[in-house]
Amino acid sequence: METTLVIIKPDAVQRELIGPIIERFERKGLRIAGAKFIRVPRDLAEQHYAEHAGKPFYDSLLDFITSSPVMVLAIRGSRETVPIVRKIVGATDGAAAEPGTIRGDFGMSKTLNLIHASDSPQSAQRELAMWFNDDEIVDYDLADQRWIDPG
Ligand code: 3AN
Repeated sequence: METTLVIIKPDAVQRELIGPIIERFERKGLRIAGAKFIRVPRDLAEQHYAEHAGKPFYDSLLDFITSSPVMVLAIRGSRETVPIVRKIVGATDGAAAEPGTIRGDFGMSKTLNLIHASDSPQSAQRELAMWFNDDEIVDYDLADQRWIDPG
């Protein structure tokens, strides 16, 4: 199993796209292993986006992610969850993202780009630890897993 971090950002929450976005992951055969609906504290946003500190869009990125609640998800799949989720999410800029991806279908902005997904297994581990306590990630079997990916 591999688990990744997804954040349904303020623009997607405000546009009432939580359901359609989660549906894409469930339909693929991925499961929700953790979920919380929160307003992001500024210090957690700074920690999450530390690699972008100093970039021209950094302050507006922090303003945006803390502006309205977000839905934070731990998404788990049988294998290669990180790259699979990144493919479902699409390119950073919604204007360039392929149709069929979440950003390609629902958005056209580089900043208001609906969703965050960890970009590597290492980032996923770091980000999951940042957003979830161990006991908030739930391990369970999906009844139809053998029909999704028999391995
Ligand atoms: P991704 O979310 O596709 O992994 P990153 O990690 O390069 O993209 O950037 C993190 C976030 O910073 C993006 N989701 C987006 O909201 C914002 N961002 C990245 N590049 C830009 C940019 N050139 N202008 C404005 N916002 C940006």
